[in-house]
Amino acid sequence: MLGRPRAVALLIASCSACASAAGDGSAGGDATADTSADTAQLADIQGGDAAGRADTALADGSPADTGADSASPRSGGPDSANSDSANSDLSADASGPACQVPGKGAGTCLPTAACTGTATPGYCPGPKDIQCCTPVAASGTCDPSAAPLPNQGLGAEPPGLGGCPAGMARIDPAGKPSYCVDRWEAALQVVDSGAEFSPYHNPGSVAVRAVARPGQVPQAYINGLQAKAACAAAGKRLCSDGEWLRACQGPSAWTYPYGAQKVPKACNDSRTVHPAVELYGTSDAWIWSKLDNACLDQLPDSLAKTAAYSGCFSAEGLFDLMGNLHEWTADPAGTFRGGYFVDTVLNGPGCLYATTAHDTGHWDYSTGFRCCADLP
Ligand SMILES: [Ca+2]
Repeated sequence: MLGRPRAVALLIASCSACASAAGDGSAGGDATADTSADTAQLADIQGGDAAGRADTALADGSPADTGADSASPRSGGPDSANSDSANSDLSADASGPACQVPGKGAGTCLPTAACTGTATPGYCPGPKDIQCCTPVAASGTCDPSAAPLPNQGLGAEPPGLGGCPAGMARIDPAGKPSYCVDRWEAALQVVDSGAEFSPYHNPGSVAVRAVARPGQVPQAYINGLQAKAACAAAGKRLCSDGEWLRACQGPSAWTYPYGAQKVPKACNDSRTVHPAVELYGTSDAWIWSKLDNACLDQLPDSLAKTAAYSGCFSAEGLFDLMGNLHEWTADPAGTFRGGYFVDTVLNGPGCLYATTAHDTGHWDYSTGFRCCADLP
């Protein structure tokens, strides 16, 4: 896996979002439908209430509970129509024949669509779709059901620039009203408690607010509606497409936030191996329906902390507009801009990169956001 397999590149191109071959606008309803499970599990991990019903699920680790835990963070997003029920069934009983894959450990023979880990052909009886399903965690240190809190202790947002609210910079477009934009891709805090939210999980129906700080792991796995609500909870709003573009291109209308010409590696925009290929250890088609795995953004050299790429800033002091995470705009039809840590080319160069293939209910490991606000 020294280079991106050709099949992967084709899938990326065809899906437009550079994220999911299987994903499309239909994912929105599924993600919404799944929020109760997500909310319970995540709220519990992060100290929320979730009516208290998730507490025992994480505490005792019984087979049924394990099923709920491992299924919920994966569901929703790109392909939940197919994976929600399948994952739950798998995790609840895991009743297929046992199997063993060299280098991947012990597993269970299951239909590939039901496997929440890595499916490997050739180790199970029956149809070729029945493959040996081994846990992803067996080959690494990341637990997809865990909810790390890397932003704990970061504190408050820095003061705003040019009279803007905290965390924001002022943009003065020619001939148009001035406005403010978050200087960094947003992370989330729980509204009720002020606690940091795990940036690797969809927030479900947890009430969260956006915060913009340097050195934070920005929130991925978020859909456009949730991003809009998180901005509103912070007294802000999503940027219009025009506002986002102007912020990225700067007063000189550059193609890249830092200039007219591309500077390789200035932004987090060109990971060689697709994280799904690396995490699952294959480029088989089934991996493209499993892009909600929390471990995708915890691989080395994947999602970066805000402003970690110190050369990836605009003339007005905004970081990571290009690359790192896609950023939702206010377009009600669903648009995210700027590309992400694998690609800032296929849907347009740099600031001009725009993905319109997904509606506002879509989310996966590549979707993030930042907020705008009127100048006070
Ligand atoms: Ca970005």
